[in-house]
Amino acid sequence: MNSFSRRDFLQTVGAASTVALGTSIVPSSARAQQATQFKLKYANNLAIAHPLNVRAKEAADAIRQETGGRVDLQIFPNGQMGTDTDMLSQVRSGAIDFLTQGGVVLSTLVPVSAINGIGFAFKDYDQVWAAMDGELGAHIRTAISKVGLVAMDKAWDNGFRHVTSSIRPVQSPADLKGLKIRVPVSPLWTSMFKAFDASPTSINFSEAYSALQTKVVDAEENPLALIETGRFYEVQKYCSLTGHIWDGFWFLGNARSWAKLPPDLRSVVAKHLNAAAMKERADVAALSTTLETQLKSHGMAFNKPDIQPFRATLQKAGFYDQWRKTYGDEAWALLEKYTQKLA
Ligand code: X2X
Repeated sequence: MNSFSRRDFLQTVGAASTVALGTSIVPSSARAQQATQFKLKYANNLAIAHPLNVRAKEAADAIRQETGGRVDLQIFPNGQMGTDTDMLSQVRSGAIDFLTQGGVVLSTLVPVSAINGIGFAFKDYDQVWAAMDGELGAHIRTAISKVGLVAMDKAWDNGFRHVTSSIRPVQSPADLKGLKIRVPVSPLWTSMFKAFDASPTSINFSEAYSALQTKVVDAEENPLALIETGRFYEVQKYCSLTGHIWDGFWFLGNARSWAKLPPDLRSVVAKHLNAAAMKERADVAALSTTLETQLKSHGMAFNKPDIQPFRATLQKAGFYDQWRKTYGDEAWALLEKYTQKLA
């Protein structure tokens, strides 16, 4: 919060309480305040309309109700608390108690957390959730627990990522050559687009829209739900259904804040957050089939490339071999347990 002005702070608090409160099951604010014992600040980088925020708000309401107002999970959506990189520092220091973040940016701190983002690894959601709810996810959560964070058991969905561009559709690997593309701050993402001879630039999500608008970059890549709720269709013409990476969001807690909660409250919080994650997964999966029509009505042009040549290009560039060495054989074997053989 240090870099925030007082005005920003008041706006943040005001906006957050709109999200956190305001439904019929919330007790009167005076009563809620009296009863609240644990105010937990939860931040994320997504628009209020994204299913993650919709379901997180439901979870906050359910938690408040089941704990008789003792636990108040306050939501700070839309990057109000700062960039992805800032929020990651805040959840480690305890300035915020919870953060949802993908393996993508989290990997700057916990390298193996990006392993699910290996290009063209997962074929479909069945493979994704088998891995993330299975041994691969458990391996990643153990690594997360070593840096002062706790990850809830159920990862939330971000989605399969697709390339959008203002200058040309991506139909074959050659179309990525020289493409100025925004990627999240993550060594794995940068390395993959470099293997395609693209020109990737790491930009935090909160700055991605303006980077596209001002043509600092011509392309970006995100799941359809983000292309819609982030209004990227206003500054991007083409959407190529590459599905090149799957990434989700870990619901991360500061380990000290988590330990301060009595065990009975901890289990209520975890129960509702994990249940909300399951609903959010279904929302995002449904959106990934309906949003194409909606984005077309905003003027986007879609194409669906054959992904085999993309995978072959990465193989030839040594991309899979390089990352297998980086992650190590144990983690790599856990990934390949759920996908086809990659390297
Ligand atoms: O930054 C992105 O592109 C986003 C919103 O998808 C992530 O959080 C990785």
